[in-house]
Amino acid sequence: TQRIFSGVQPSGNLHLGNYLGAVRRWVKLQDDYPCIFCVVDLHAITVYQDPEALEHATREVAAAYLAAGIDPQQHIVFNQSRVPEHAELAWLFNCIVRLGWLNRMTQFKDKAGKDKEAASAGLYVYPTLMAADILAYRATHVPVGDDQKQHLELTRDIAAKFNHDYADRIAAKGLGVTMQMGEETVEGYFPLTEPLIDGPATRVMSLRDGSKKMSKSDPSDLSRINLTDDADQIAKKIRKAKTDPDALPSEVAGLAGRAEADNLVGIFAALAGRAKADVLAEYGGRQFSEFKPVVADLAVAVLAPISAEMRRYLADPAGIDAILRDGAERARAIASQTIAETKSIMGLLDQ
Ligand code: AQP
Repeated sequence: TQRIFSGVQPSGNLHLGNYLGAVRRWVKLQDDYPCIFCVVDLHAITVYQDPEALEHATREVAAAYLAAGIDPQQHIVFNQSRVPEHAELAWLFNCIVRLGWLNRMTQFKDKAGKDKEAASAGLYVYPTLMAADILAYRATHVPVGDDQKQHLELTRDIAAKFNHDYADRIAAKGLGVTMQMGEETVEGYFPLTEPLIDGPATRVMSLRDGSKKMSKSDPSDLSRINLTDDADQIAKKIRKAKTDPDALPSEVAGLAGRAEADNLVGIFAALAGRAKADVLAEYGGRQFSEFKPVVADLAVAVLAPISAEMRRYLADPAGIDAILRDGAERARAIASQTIAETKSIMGLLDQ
């Protein structure tokens, strides 16, 4: 059986990158798969979060999921810390993952900055918790932005090592499932989860620097469009977005080496549901002074209904909490079975 899992950290305001790279794609996937969408609060605290801001951001991310069109009845929406099995499975996986694997993670290097000694141990083992988030539900597909590709590979490595190290126990207990991996048929307890990374906005870049991804934690608010920004803020940020002095090219190849131009065209294409080539066929030859207002108008048209819905949900925090609590109960029913089976495979006396 196929299942989707994905999440966003409540580490600040959701931005256009989170929306186009992740949440908007989830809305479509929920027609085809059973889905579990998590607000990953335990990931957020790998760097210090002001407690009150974290409470608010957790509800805000949940509100964004609902406002974007996720159905919490048909699917599962919850916050990670309410399901203790995530942290428990992460420990078991910390004993599977190798230090060498963690040492290769580029996100740790980026987020820890120069002073690695001062980073939390949680930030270092973040990818193990992410593997646990996914595998607690034995999810087969994870829609993410391009930045999460390496973490997904690590999740597969952890699943494969577990399946290999405990192959005999898995078979003896009859807990293995057969999986088709391309040409090959493999047997194991945990699936080798596939990332779903597609569309024109798998990596939305900062509006101020085309070499950095748009990020919640960028100190400059001008670098990102938040889902809660109003029309004036969106227009101002796009007007101030860094570009180059040349006109738009008429073909995609002409965007090479023009990161900022590429980014704005990609944002427009994603918002419009069109291919970049199609956008350039229409706007090639125009100056940014003409193109930017068109991008701003479309961003406002797409985002304004979502932010209005978010405000409506946020006006009733108790309502959001009830949805998260209900989702957590249903999530826990699945995750607790995985934990019980994983422990029994590993030889940990439980029941
Ligand atoms: N710039 C982006 N373009 C496309 N997709 C993106 N995602 C994040 N940034 C972009 C996708 O959004 C989902 C949730 O990300 P996250 O909150 O779990 O963590 P992150 O990737 O670390 O996001 P941020 O915004 O950069 O947060 P901070 O600043 O706190 O680290 C993921 O699917 C991610 O790929």
